[in-house]
Amino acid sequence: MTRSNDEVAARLSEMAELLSIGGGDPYRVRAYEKAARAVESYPLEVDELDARALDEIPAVGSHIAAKILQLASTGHLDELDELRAQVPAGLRSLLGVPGLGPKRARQIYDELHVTSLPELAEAVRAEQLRHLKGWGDKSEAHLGEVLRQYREAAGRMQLATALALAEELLGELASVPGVERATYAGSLRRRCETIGDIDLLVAAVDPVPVMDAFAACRLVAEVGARGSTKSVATTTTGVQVDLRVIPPEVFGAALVYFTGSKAHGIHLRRIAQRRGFKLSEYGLERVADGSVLASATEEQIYAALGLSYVPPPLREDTGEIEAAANGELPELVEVVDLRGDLHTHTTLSDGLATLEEMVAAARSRRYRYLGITDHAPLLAMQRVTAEKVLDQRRAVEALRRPDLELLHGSELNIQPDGSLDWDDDFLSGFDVLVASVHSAFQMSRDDMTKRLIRAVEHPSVNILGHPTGRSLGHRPAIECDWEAVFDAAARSGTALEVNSFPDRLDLPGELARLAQQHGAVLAISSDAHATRHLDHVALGAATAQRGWVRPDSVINTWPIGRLRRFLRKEWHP
Ligand code: DGT
Ligand code: CA
Ligand code: CA
Ligand code: ZN
Repeated sequence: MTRSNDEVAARLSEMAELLSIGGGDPYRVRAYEKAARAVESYPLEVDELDARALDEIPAVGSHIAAKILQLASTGHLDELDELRAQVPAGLRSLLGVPGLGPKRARQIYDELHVTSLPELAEAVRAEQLRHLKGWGDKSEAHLGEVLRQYREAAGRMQLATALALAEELLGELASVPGVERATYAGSLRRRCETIGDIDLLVAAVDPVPVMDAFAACRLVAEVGARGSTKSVATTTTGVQVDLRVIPPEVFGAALVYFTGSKAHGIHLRRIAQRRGFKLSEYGLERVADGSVLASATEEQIYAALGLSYVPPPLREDTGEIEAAANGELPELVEVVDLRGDLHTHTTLSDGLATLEEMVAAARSRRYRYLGITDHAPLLAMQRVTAEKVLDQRRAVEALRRPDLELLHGSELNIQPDGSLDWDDDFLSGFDVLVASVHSAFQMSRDDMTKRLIRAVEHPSVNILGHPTGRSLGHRPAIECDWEAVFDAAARSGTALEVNSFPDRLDLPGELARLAQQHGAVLAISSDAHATRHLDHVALGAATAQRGWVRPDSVINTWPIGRLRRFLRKEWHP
């Protein structure tokens, strides 16, 4: 997975953000925002394009094309560097709060000298905001509520963001002379859905050149603390990165220790103690004589403790150590097991790529099947009609080839009473139907449960899309009796989606685990709105792994024949 488009898009969004907080021309701000979105989803790598080719990207004019060229050739953007210098870090931290636009962030910063989220929460608590121009006690209370919801996610980034940063940094460190291994540990290696800070581990005899190279990384803004084997840095995007340089002969022990989780580590050390051993980040020793039993690899350490190797996404002390002791760890689904994608969008609704482009992208991933599931009419802003959908079905027919099966579908909208778009007869004409909640997220738990069960039991519905409706850092999961929904899904042959979009990861791991325990099956889907989004299934697969999901529980690992029988409901548990 190459990442230059994401990087360029991130710089363009940052330009928009900084221009807007500086009171810049709103037209320019919007131009940068639109260009960032277009670049993020553009199918070609923008850093390989010349000025003329860049001009072809929708929403990228010659002015922004010139900026992209500068970024691609030098890795810097002069204007961005100037803006960064002008806007204080404290002010930028306020911009992340949902609903607090640049103007109001500036106002709070200037008038109350609030420079961080804790200070903002304190200002709300001390009722200071209500006295500012344009504020009142209602808007202050609302901000307090938003902050409470945001606090859990505040200071944490999405998995995809951390992964991209870590891989870029590791790319630079891996080429430093003397480096034997360079990898990430912590919550990122466990594939948690949000990440507090990034932990990097490098195996090398001499830490000095590694830490020098780290300080010089393009993404590192400053090194806050540097010891003999550990550096703590902040990236240009304000993310904390801990780097530890480890002697190669104890790398495995350090990897176990710093991958965590804390609870997993505590449980391992208890097992070590019981056997008369001591486990630390330097190795596993026999207490009696200090002899080292294992230290170089993780496999050796788990084996010396009488455990099979525990994959990092399982290391949360939720039963994996007992399973490893009994040789009962599950086989986990992997992204390479996926034979197709069952939730994708095209330009018929809100996708950015045409049907032909999506099909070509699926083919180049060597998928065996692809479900096209554009939005249905009740999501009114998309202006989808039955005629357009039937036209699309004919276009899909025309693109059918033996190497890639095309499944014509739709993503339906589950209404508050559980009913769906279109009548049953029309619905029965699709190959695959995803049904999702896109509105009315706040209902009583009982009503929500009834609503989802009714959708899941519809004879033409195959997949419950992004079941909890959460948006990480923005919207909480809906309230629902999940066990009842999973039972209904298992009974009626409807799969639960693990939506792979970076801000969704929905079902979350622990609910995917519960679904599988209830005999339900899952679909790991990209929900792609552009060809590049097809790659997101790596995040969905990681989320499923955290839920102990086996390949056979995932319908898009199945061969097409078995999948088609499932989609036609000719399937018995
Ligand atoms: P995060 O950064 O909040 O997303 O979560 P982690 O798990 O990456 O936590 P972090 O960065 O504080 O520490 C990385 C790993 O290092 C953690 O998973 C286990 C280990 N570790 C850190 N502090 C402690 C500690 O006080 N006790 C133990 N047993 N392990 C620790
Ligand atoms: Ca961490
Ligand atoms: Ca850390
Ligand atoms: Zn949706």
